[in-house]
Amino acid sequence: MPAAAPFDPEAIQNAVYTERPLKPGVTTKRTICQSCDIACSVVTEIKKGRVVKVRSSDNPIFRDNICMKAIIAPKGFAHPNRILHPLKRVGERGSGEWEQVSWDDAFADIGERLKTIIKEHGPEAWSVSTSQWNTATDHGIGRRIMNHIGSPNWTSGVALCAGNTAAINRMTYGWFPFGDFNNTECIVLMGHNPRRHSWTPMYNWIRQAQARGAKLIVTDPRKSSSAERADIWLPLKVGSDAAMMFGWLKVIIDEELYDKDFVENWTTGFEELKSRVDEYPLERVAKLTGCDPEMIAKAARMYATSGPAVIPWTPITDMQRNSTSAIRLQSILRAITGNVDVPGGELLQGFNPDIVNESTIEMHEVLSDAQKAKQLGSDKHPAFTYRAQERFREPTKRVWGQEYANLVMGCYMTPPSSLFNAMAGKGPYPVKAFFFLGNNPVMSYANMPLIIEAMMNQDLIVAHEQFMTPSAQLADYILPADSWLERPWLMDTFGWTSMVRPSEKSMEPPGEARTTFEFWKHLAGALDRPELVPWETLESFYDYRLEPTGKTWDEFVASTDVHFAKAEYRKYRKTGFATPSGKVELKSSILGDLGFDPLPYFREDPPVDPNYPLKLFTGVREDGFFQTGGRHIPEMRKRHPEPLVFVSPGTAKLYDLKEDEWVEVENELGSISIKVAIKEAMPNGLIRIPHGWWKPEMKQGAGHLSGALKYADAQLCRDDEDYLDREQGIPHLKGVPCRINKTERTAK
Ligand SMILES: Nc1nc2c(c(=O)[nH]1)N[C@H]1C(S)=C(S)[C@@H](COP(=O)(O)OP(=O)(O)OC[C@H]3O[C@@H](n4cnc5c(=O)[nH]c(N)nc54)[C@H](O)[C@@H]3O)O[C@H]1N2
Ligand SMILES: Nc1nc2c(c(=O)[nH]1)N[C@H]1C(S)=C(S)[C@@H](COP(=O)(O)OP(=O)(O)OC[C@H]3O[C@@H](n4cnc5c(=O)[nH]c(N)nc54)[C@H](O)[C@@H]3O)O[C@H]1N2
Ligand code: SF4
Ligand SMILES: [Mo]
Repeated sequence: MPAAAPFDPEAIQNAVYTERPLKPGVTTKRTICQSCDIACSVVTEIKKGRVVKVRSSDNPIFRDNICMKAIIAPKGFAHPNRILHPLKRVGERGSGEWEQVSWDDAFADIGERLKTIIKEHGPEAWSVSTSQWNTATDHGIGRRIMNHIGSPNWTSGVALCAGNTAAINRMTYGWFPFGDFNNTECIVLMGHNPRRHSWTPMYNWIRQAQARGAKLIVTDPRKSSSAERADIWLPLKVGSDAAMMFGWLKVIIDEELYDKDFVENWTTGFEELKSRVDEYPLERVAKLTGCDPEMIAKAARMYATSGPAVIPWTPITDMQRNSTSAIRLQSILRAITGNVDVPGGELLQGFNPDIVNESTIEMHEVLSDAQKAKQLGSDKHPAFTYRAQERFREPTKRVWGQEYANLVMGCYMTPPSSLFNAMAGKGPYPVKAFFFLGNNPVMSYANMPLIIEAMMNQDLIVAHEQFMTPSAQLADYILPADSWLERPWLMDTFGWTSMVRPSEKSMEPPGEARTTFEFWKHLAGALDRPELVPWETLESFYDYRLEPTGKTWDEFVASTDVHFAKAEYRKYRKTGFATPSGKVELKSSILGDLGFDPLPYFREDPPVDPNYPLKLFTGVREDGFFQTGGRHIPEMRKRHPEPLVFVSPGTAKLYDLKEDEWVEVENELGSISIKVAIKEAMPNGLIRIPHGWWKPEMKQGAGHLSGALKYADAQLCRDDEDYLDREQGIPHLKGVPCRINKTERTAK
């Protein structure tokens, strides 16, 4: 039996779960790993109340999906660095002086201080930053409280990872599609490089598709492991993905390889698109991307003619100066080749009608138009703010049955840089209270110096964390967070697909660690609004969410590993698409209304500054860590002891760089220390900076931040206008000018 078949709901729902024999004294729970954001179904083995092992699922559908981060999780969460009790800052901000307090005392003070800030500056002076895990585990309750209190200023790591893509995909066909990997004949990875220990299920789906003959096309400046296995690898210039797609469209339109019937009946703006595409003849695209025109044409033909094809979501195009255009071009490619909502293509699934979805819980309808209009960044970069996304209310209701669809929590956000500017006192109005949950904001956005300045300018900072991260070190209060071993979870796939799965609680949380649900319930009480979180426990909240199934949480857990809504293809024939025109908008009416180019375009890099002759990208995820986390786990640190800059042999020669030498990478924003690793797979002139390095063992507090000030990539990630996507305001992390300075320092 193949591993997870994403769109074979019946096979998945009916798969037989057979428990393996257990050692005496060991019990198991069916759990969902949350050590990264792809959520594999796994099994925990429990002895004397503690998880002693995480292993792969006994459900044949999920059996192959597990990686080293899940296996090490019990050890990582049991580490002595774990924060076990609420901490209150007693010295100066960032002084590292804390006192232990109770949850009740912490929230009594937090509530009073937040009320004072709101009274003085308005509710918009309160902002919240979260990320994948928190957004997944708070189930929209945080937004619900913010919407009632009146603050639109919520941001998240999903602003540069999937959430923004979801918001932009809506502009073309009204939902964020997901690939039918089981039936596809061609997969295109634009940079994305899933591996055995990085997004394991995606890796497995791709390998299985290839094993039954599906083609693989990879675009990547570096010869990645996916590129090695590809039928076609296009080694494009960093950040040139949008230009590459123009080349593909040029071939597909000129050679009439598109689905004429679909284009004629179901799209708007094809002629205008065609004129725009004509501005990108292959010779120009070859120049912009650095790729051979024949290979570009070959890849375009392979995509358009292999049979049903998928371009899976890729974070690489989420983080570019041309991100909006790149994401739109992906959507346009899918649409004109007839790959939307067909078997083997990419499906627009809508909400699962059997649960109360998170967009409903969030209650965006109660936030007034006046407060929505205050959302930071919506003047300059509105694409995923209320200002743009409110325009989907009517179409979304028409097609998906409700006005608000916060897909991947990415549709009603404040762009991070706009928020941090306001927090730092740079206008347009004061933001003085900052909460972050399951997020390491100092390091997880661009322009780290600005973020630190912003945090130092706050009257109140509250963190919900498991560890003393660089960000937590700057808080007023740290509330100890539970882990995925220690809580139940109802997983609804971020409202992206209609798959719903339960995860059982395996053990009690240590110390006073608590769920995100309890965090928000405490806050609602402290703000004298307990009615906003009326459920007594997380389980009773899940009972409420599952009411449409007729089952309680316990009954749901007992009955299934996974629950799907019935799959339906070409739903648009009944409802139209959830766009203002009801069609696939090749020319976006919403972007046009907002004053942007309604067609995709390509913005070239600013002129090269000879002081910064190299380009860097941040990325190439490290197997043993998830993002900025995991550096405290000895087994994982042994695998990646230090941050490594990848340079090509040619670049190393040019700058006289030696393997293992410590150097400084510098640009106009800042500099970091890093160790040289010479890699054949890298092209000349491009270097890789790993994301999220700090060392928990190093000195804490302002001025140190446990090594973050020495190593973190966010110090090199610019957010000036040349380095922001226009429509979304997200930073360009794929091709930032820099240089390497030789240094005598042997950084440790
Ligand atoms: N400069 C730069 N910025 C980036 C990126 C980049 O490459 N460079 N990558 C972007 C991408 S792809 C992403 S996905 C985002 C990720 O941004 P973040 O979500 O901020 O990612 P993490 O670094 O994993 O930080 C999550 C924090 O949550 C804590 N945590 C883990 N589990 C739980 C939990 O169950 N409850 C609570 N309360 N806390 C928990 C962890 O200890 C960790 O400190 O960053 C984006 N930002
Ligand atoms: N072990 C582990 N797994 C993870 C994570 C982790 O931290 N650790 N993080 C998870 C998260 S949140 C995410 S978002 C994903 C990210 O995972 P991926 O999407 O695989 O991203 P990266 O590994 O950063 O980079 C993938 C490739 O992009 C190439 N690349 C760089 N710049 C460009 C460009 O401009 N264009 C193109 N086409 N390619 C480019 C790089 O050479 C690299 O080979 O991984 C997830 N999986
Ligand atoms: S890929 Fe690994 S860390 Fe991510 S959910 Fe699956 S098992 Fe957990
Ligand atoms: Mo991500």
